Amino acid sequence: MPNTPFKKDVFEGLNTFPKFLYSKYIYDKKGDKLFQDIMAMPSYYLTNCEFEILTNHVTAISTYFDNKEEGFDLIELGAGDGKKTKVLLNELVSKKTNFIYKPIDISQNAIDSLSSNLKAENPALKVEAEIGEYFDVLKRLKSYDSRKKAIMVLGSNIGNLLHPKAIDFLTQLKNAMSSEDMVLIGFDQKKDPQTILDAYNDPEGITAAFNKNLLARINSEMKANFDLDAFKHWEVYDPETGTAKSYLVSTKKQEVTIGEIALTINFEEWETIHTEISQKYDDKIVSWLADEAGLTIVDSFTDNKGYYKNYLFMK
Ligand code: AVJ
Repeated sequence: MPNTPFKKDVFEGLNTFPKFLYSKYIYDKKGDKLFQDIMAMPSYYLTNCEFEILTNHVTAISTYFDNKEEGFDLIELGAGDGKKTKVLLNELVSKKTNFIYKPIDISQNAIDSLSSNLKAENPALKVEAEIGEYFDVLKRLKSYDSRKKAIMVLGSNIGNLLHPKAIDFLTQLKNAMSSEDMVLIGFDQKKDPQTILDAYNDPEGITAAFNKNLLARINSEMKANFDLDAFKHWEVYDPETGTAKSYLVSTKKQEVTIGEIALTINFEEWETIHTEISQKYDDKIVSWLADEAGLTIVDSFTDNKGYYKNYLFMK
Protein backbone atom coordinates (compact mmCIF):
# COMPACT_ATOMS: atom_id res chain seq x y z
CA MET A 1 0.00 0.00 0.00
CA PRO A 2 2.23 2.88 1.13
CA ASN A 3 4.47 3.06 -1.92
CA THR A 4 6.49 6.23 -1.31
CA PRO A 5 8.73 7.21 1.63
CA PHE A 6 6.29 9.99 2.53
CA LYS A 7 3.32 7.58 2.58
CA LYS A 8 5.27 4.97 4.53
CA ASP A 9 6.33 7.53 7.13
CA VAL A 10 2.79 8.90 7.46
CA PHE A 11 1.41 5.38 7.82
CA GLU A 12 3.96 4.50 10.49
CA GLY A 13 3.85 7.81 12.35
CA LEU A 14 0.08 7.91 12.67
CA ASN A 15 -0.15 4.24 13.66
CA THR A 16 2.31 4.77 16.51
CA PHE A 17 1.50 6.00 19.98
CA PRO A 18 2.21 8.81 20.60
CA LYS A 19 1.66 9.89 17.01
CA PHE A 20 4.39 11.69 15.10
CA LEU A 21 5.18 13.07 11.64
CA TYR A 22 8.57 14.14 10.29
CA SER A 23 9.12 17.86 9.83
CA LYS A 24 11.05 17.33 6.60
CA TYR A 25 7.70 16.78 4.88
CA ILE A 26 6.54 20.31 5.70
CA TYR A 27 8.60 21.64 2.80
CA ASP A 28 6.57 21.62 -0.41
CA LYS A 29 5.98 24.79 -2.42
CA LYS A 30 3.64 26.20 0.21
CA GLY A 31 5.87 25.03 3.09
CA ASP A 32 8.90 26.69 1.50
CA LYS A 33 6.94 29.93 1.17
CA LEU A 34 5.77 29.74 4.79
CA PHE A 35 9.35 29.16 5.93
CA GLN A 36 10.40 32.26 3.96
CA ASP A 37 7.70 34.16 5.86
CA ILE A 38 8.99 32.74 9.15
CA MET A 39 12.52 33.89 8.35
CA ALA A 40 11.18 37.38 7.75
CA MET A 41 9.53 37.57 11.20
CA PRO A 42 11.51 39.65 13.72
CA SER A 43 10.74 37.04 16.42
CA TYR A 44 12.50 34.35 14.36
CA TYR A 45 15.91 35.76 15.33
CA LEU A 46 17.94 32.82 13.90
CA THR A 47 18.13 34.16 10.34
CA ASN A 48 19.21 37.67 11.27
CA CYS A 49 21.80 36.38 13.74
CA GLU A 50 23.40 34.07 11.20
CA PHE A 51 23.30 36.82 8.58
CA GLU A 52 25.10 39.12 11.02
CA ILE A 53 27.70 36.44 11.75
CA LEU A 54 28.42 35.69 8.09
CA THR A 55 28.60 39.41 7.31
CA ASN A 56 30.94 40.26 10.17
CA HIS A 57 33.20 37.24 9.77
CA VAL A 58 33.17 36.81 6.00
CA THR A 59 36.90 37.49 5.66
CA ALA A 60 37.96 35.02 8.34
CA ILE A 61 35.65 32.32 6.97
CA SER A 62 36.70 32.72 3.36
CA THR A 63 40.36 32.68 4.40
CA TYR A 64 39.80 29.31 6.06
CA PHE A 65 38.05 27.98 2.96
CA ASP A 66 40.30 29.37 0.26
CA ASN A 67 43.80 28.15 1.15
CA LYS A 68 44.51 25.76 -1.70
CA GLU A 69 46.06 26.39 -5.10
CA GLU A 70 43.51 24.22 -6.89
CA GLY A 71 40.52 25.94 -5.32
CA PHE A 72 37.60 24.22 -3.61
CA ASP A 73 34.01 23.10 -3.81
CA LEU A 74 31.61 25.02 -1.57
CA ILE A 75 28.94 22.49 -0.71
CA GLU A 76 25.85 23.68 1.11
CA LEU A 77 23.49 21.13 2.64
CA GLY A 78 19.91 22.39 2.92
CA ALA A 79 20.59 25.54 0.98
CA GLY A 80 17.05 26.95 1.11
CA ASP A 81 16.91 30.40 -0.46
CA GLY A 82 20.62 31.01 0.03
CA LYS A 83 20.10 34.51 1.37
CA LYS A 84 22.75 34.21 4.07
CA THR A 85 25.15 32.34 1.80
CA LYS A 86 25.12 35.20 -0.70
CA VAL A 87 27.24 37.30 1.65
CA LEU A 88 29.96 34.69 1.41
CA LEU A 89 29.45 34.02 -2.31
CA ASN A 90 29.73 37.71 -3.16
CA GLU A 91 32.94 38.02 -1.16
CA LEU A 92 34.48 34.95 -2.82
CA VAL A 93 33.48 36.06 -6.34
CA SER A 94 34.77 39.59 -5.78
CA LYS A 95 38.12 38.10 -4.79
CA LYS A 96 38.09 35.99 -7.98
CA THR A 97 38.28 32.85 -5.86
CA ASN A 98 38.49 29.53 -7.70
CA PHE A 99 35.42 27.65 -6.44
CA ILE A 100 32.16 26.03 -7.47
CA TYR A 101 29.05 26.53 -5.35
CA LYS A 102 27.15 23.27 -4.92
CA PRO A 103 23.87 23.88 -3.09
CA ILE A 104 22.03 20.76 -2.01
CA ASP A 105 18.43 20.69 -0.82
CA ILE A 106 15.57 18.22 -0.51
CA SER A 107 13.27 20.80 -2.05
CA GLN A 108 13.23 20.98 -5.86
CA ASN A 109 11.46 24.34 -5.52
CA ALA A 110 14.12 25.85 -3.33
CA ILE A 111 16.92 24.64 -5.61
CA ASP A 112 15.20 25.88 -8.78
CA SER A 113 14.58 29.37 -7.51
CA LEU A 114 17.98 29.59 -5.85
CA SER A 115 19.82 28.57 -9.03
CA SER A 116 18.03 31.01 -11.33
CA ASN A 117 18.24 33.71 -8.70
CA LEU A 118 21.99 33.30 -8.23
CA LYS A 119 22.70 33.15 -11.95
CA ALA A 120 20.80 36.38 -12.52
CA GLU A 121 22.50 38.19 -9.67
CA ASN A 122 25.99 36.90 -10.13
CA PRO A 123 26.83 35.68 -13.65
CA ALA A 124 30.45 35.01 -12.67
CA LEU A 125 29.40 32.46 -10.07
CA LYS A 126 29.67 28.77 -10.97
CA VAL A 127 26.68 26.88 -9.58
CA GLU A 128 26.08 23.12 -9.70
CA ALA A 129 22.93 22.35 -7.72
CA GLU A 130 21.83 18.94 -6.49
CA ILE A 131 18.55 17.69 -5.08
CA GLY A 132 18.59 15.10 -2.35
CA GLU A 133 18.48 14.18 1.31
CA TYR A 134 21.49 15.00 3.47
CA PHE A 135 22.44 11.41 4.16
CA ASP A 136 22.15 10.32 0.53
CA VAL A 137 24.10 13.32 -0.65
CA LEU A 138 26.78 12.74 1.98
CA LYS A 139 27.38 9.30 0.54
CA ARG A 140 27.61 10.83 -2.92
CA LEU A 141 30.06 13.45 -1.61
CA LYS A 142 32.67 10.79 -1.09
CA SER A 143 32.89 10.15 -4.81
CA TYR A 144 33.35 13.84 -5.67
CA ASP A 145 36.65 15.00 -7.10
CA SER A 146 39.64 15.34 -4.83
CA ARG A 147 39.44 19.09 -4.51
CA LYS A 148 39.12 20.57 -1.05
CA LYS A 149 35.54 20.59 0.18
CA ALA A 150 34.15 23.41 2.27
CA ILE A 151 30.79 22.20 3.53
CA MET A 152 28.14 24.38 5.12
CA VAL A 153 25.09 23.42 7.13
CA LEU A 154 23.47 26.72 8.05
CA GLY A 155 20.17 27.79 9.61
CA SER A 156 20.50 25.48 12.64
CA ASN A 157 19.09 22.77 10.39
CA ILE A 158 21.01 20.29 12.53
CA GLY A 159 18.58 21.23 15.31
CA ASN A 160 15.92 19.05 13.69
CA LEU A 161 17.94 16.06 14.89
CA LEU A 162 18.04 14.66 18.42
CA HIS A 163 21.61 14.23 19.70
CA PRO A 164 22.12 10.58 18.65
CA LYS A 165 20.95 11.43 15.13
CA ALA A 166 23.07 14.60 15.11
CA ILE A 167 26.12 12.52 16.06
CA ASP A 168 25.24 10.14 13.27
CA PHE A 169 24.95 13.04 10.86
CA LEU A 170 28.26 14.59 11.97
CA THR A 171 29.95 11.18 11.74
CA GLN A 172 28.72 10.75 8.17
CA LEU A 173 29.97 14.25 7.43
CA LYS A 174 33.36 13.35 8.88
CA ASN A 175 33.46 10.17 6.82
CA ALA A 176 32.76 12.17 3.68
CA MET A 177 35.60 14.60 4.46
CA SER A 178 39.28 14.33 3.75
CA SER A 179 41.93 15.78 6.03
CA GLU A 180 41.89 19.30 4.52
CA ASP A 181 38.13 19.65 4.24
CA MET A 182 36.16 21.94 6.52
CA VAL A 183 32.59 22.16 7.64
CA LEU A 184 30.83 25.26 8.95
CA ILE A 185 27.69 24.51 10.94
CA GLY A 186 25.15 26.88 12.53
CA PHE A 187 23.87 25.98 16.01
CA ASP A 188 21.15 28.03 17.66
CA GLN A 189 22.19 28.67 21.27
CA LYS A 190 20.36 28.29 24.56
CA LYS A 191 18.99 31.62 25.72
CA ASP A 192 16.02 33.13 27.57
CA PRO A 193 13.35 30.44 27.13
CA GLN A 194 10.77 33.13 26.32
CA THR A 195 12.83 34.33 23.35
CA ILE A 196 12.88 30.77 22.03
CA LEU A 197 9.16 30.19 22.56
CA ASP A 198 8.37 33.49 20.82
CA ALA A 199 10.38 32.39 17.77
CA TYR A 200 8.09 29.37 17.33
CA ASN A 201 4.83 30.91 18.45
CA ASP A 202 4.09 34.02 16.42
CA PRO A 203 0.70 35.63 17.07
CA GLU A 204 -0.04 35.92 13.32
CA GLY A 205 -0.05 32.14 13.09
CA ILE A 206 2.60 31.79 10.39
CA THR A 207 4.38 29.05 12.34
CA ALA A 208 1.04 27.34 12.99
CA ALA A 209 0.28 27.34 9.26
CA PHE A 210 3.79 26.04 8.58
CA ASN A 211 3.30 23.18 11.05
CA LYS A 212 -0.19 22.42 9.73
CA ASN A 213 1.16 22.29 6.20
CA LEU A 214 2.05 18.69 7.04
CA LEU A 215 -1.66 17.92 7.28
CA ALA A 216 -2.45 20.05 4.22
CA ARG A 217 0.10 18.05 2.22
CA ILE A 218 -1.35 14.74 3.37
CA ASN A 219 -4.80 16.02 2.39
CA SER A 220 -3.77 17.00 -1.11
CA GLU A 221 -1.25 14.25 -1.85
CA MET A 222 -2.96 11.29 -0.17
CA LYS A 223 -6.66 12.10 -0.47
CA ALA A 224 -7.07 12.73 3.24
CA ASN A 225 -9.63 14.81 5.11
CA PHE A 226 -7.77 16.47 7.98
CA ASP A 227 -9.74 19.47 9.25
CA LEU A 228 -6.90 21.96 9.80
CA ASP A 229 -9.08 24.04 12.10
CA ALA A 230 -9.52 21.08 14.44
CA PHE A 231 -5.80 21.01 15.26
CA LYS A 232 -3.88 23.50 17.34
CA HIS A 233 -0.20 24.35 16.94
CA TRP A 234 1.58 23.98 20.29
CA GLU A 235 5.20 24.71 21.12
CA VAL A 236 7.12 23.67 24.23
CA TYR A 237 10.70 24.42 25.20
CA ASP A 238 12.62 22.57 27.89
CA PRO A 239 15.48 24.81 29.09
CA GLU A 240 17.18 21.82 30.75
CA THR A 241 17.61 19.76 27.59
CA GLY A 242 17.49 22.70 25.15
CA THR A 243 14.84 20.95 23.10
CA ALA A 244 11.97 22.89 21.53
CA LYS A 245 9.17 20.62 20.31
CA SER A 246 6.23 21.33 18.03
CA TYR A 247 2.93 19.54 18.24
CA LEU A 248 -0.40 19.54 16.50
CA VAL A 249 -3.07 18.94 19.13
CA SER A 250 -6.47 17.59 18.20
CA THR A 251 -9.04 19.92 19.74
CA LYS A 252 -11.77 17.27 19.61
CA LYS A 253 -12.40 13.57 19.28
CA GLN A 254 -12.30 12.94 15.56
CA GLU A 255 -11.73 10.45 12.78
CA VAL A 256 -9.54 11.15 9.77
CA THR A 257 -9.33 9.09 6.60
CA ILE A 258 -6.28 8.95 4.37
CA GLY A 259 -7.60 7.43 1.16
CA GLU A 260 -4.40 6.63 -0.66
CA ILE A 261 -2.91 4.60 2.16
CA ALA A 262 -6.29 3.13 3.16
CA LEU A 263 -5.91 4.37 6.72
CA THR A 264 -8.52 5.58 9.18
CA ILE A 265 -7.08 7.25 12.26
CA ASN A 266 -8.84 8.12 15.47
CA PHE A 267 -7.88 11.09 17.57
CA GLU A 268 -8.96 11.49 21.16
CA GLU A 269 -9.75 15.00 22.32
CA TRP A 270 -6.35 16.71 23.02
CA GLU A 271 -4.35 13.88 21.49
CA THR A 272 -1.06 15.04 19.98
CA ILE A 273 0.97 14.61 16.81
CA HIS A 274 4.61 15.46 17.47
CA THR A 275 5.94 17.19 14.36
CA GLU A 276 9.29 18.87 14.90
CA ILE A 277 12.20 19.37 17.21
CA SER A 278 14.40 22.47 17.16
CA GLN A 279 17.35 21.74 19.41
CA LYS A 280 19.25 24.56 21.17
CA TYR A 281 22.92 24.23 22.11
CA ASP A 282 25.83 25.60 24.12
CA ASP A 283 29.61 25.19 23.71
CA LYS A 284 29.66 22.14 25.97
CA ILE A 285 27.04 20.26 23.97
CA VAL A 286 28.62 21.16 20.63
CA SER A 287 32.09 20.05 21.72
CA TRP A 288 30.59 16.80 23.08
CA LEU A 289 28.82 16.20 19.73
CA ALA A 290 32.07 16.94 17.87
CA ASP A 291 34.02 14.55 20.11
CA GLU A 292 31.51 11.78 19.63
CA ALA A 293 31.68 12.23 15.86
CA GLY A 294 35.47 12.54 15.67
CA LEU A 295 35.46 16.16 14.57
CA THR A 296 37.60 19.01 15.95
CA ILE A 297 36.35 22.55 16.48
CA VAL A 298 38.77 24.88 14.65
CA ASP A 299 37.02 28.18 15.33
CA SER A 300 33.63 29.65 16.14
CA PHE A 301 31.78 32.87 15.36
CA THR A 302 28.85 34.44 17.15
CA ASP A 303 26.53 37.47 16.89
CA ASN A 304 26.42 40.49 19.19
CA LYS A 305 23.77 39.01 21.46
CA GLY A 306 25.37 35.56 21.55
CA TYR A 307 22.08 34.04 20.38
CA TYR A 308 23.58 31.90 17.65
CA LYS A 309 26.93 30.40 16.79
CA ASN A 310 28.65 29.03 13.68
CA TYR A 311 31.36 26.47 14.42
CA LEU A 312 34.08 25.49 11.98
CA PHE A 313 35.15 21.83 12.15
CA MET A 314 37.83 19.66 10.63
CA LYS A 315 38.35 15.94 11.12
C1 AVJ B 1 14.80 25.23 9.42
C2 AVJ B 1 14.73 23.47 11.01
C3 AVJ B 1 16.07 25.39 11.41
O1 AVJ B 1 13.68 24.50 13.59
O2 AVJ B 1 14.09 26.63 13.62
C4 AVJ B 1 11.01 27.34 11.92
C5 AVJ B 1 12.29 25.25 11.08
N1 AVJ B 1 10.20 25.45 12.43
N2 AVJ B 1 9.91 27.55 12.64
C6 AVJ B 1 13.81 25.58 13.03
C7 AVJ B 1 11.21 26.01 11.79
C8 AVJ B 1 9.39 26.40 12.94
C9 AVJ B 1 13.66 25.66 11.52
N3 AVJ B 1 14.79 24.93 10.85
